[in-house]
Amino acid sequence: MITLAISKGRILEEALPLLSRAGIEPEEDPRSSRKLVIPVDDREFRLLVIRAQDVPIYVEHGAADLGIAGKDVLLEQGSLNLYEPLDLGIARCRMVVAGRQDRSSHGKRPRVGTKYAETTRRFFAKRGTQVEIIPLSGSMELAPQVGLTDWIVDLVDTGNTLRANGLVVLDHIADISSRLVVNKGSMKMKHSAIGAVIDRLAAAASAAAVQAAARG
Ligand code: PRT
Ligand code: MG
Repeated sequence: MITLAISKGRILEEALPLLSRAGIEPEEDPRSSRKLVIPVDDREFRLLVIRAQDVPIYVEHGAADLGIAGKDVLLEQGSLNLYEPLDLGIARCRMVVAGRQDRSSHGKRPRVGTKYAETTRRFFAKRGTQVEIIPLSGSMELAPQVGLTDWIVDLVDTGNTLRANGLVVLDHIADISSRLVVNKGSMKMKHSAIGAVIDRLAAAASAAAVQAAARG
């Protein structure tokens, strides 16, 4: 039995076609099912549907052999003891520093609102910029509008959310996409089965990339 942990929302949306291409067909639609454990057609595989931030934890502890996690989550959780063999190229976005166009924050220590406190701390420390980090758990775009923070660190895809809230990108931190992560013990104990899944997902991801490039 191989267990794959994945989160609902955009990663699941984009991962399902990739899984299908790799021959992994869930018995129920995980987007609508209330089940948190979803069997896969061949019964030698199952999906766990959990919160995005929990995927690396399940995989690190071996509760799942494999997981699909955003690079943002992996960066934030830092020194995880797992393998990251594959960039699946899905749920792409950028992690950026954003702020109000009409505001500069010279003269004082800027406050930065984010749910990526650790990544933000590392980014500004490397820059030698002194900031005060205000940990938030979502809707970061609100914070500068009500004067809670000067800047935010958040993910941007189309830029529509920033625009709608009067914010602009000030700095680029990282390009983000979803990665396949693998438990180290599973890699050892179930080497051929896990290796086969990685190969199938790698082929599915590159076929999807070729198709996307052809579409332009
Ligand atoms: O729902 P839950 O709290 O469990 O987790 P979540 O809200 O983090 O899950 P979800 O479904 O939003 O997906 C999370 C993962 O998707 C992230 O960890 C990223 O790896 C990936 N991803 C890719 C994104 C985006 N693109 C993205 N644009 N996650 C979030 N966004 C948000 C962003 O935070 C901002 O609010 O979308 C908004 C910006 O989008 P644009 O298109 O307006 O720029
Ligand atoms: Mg969400």
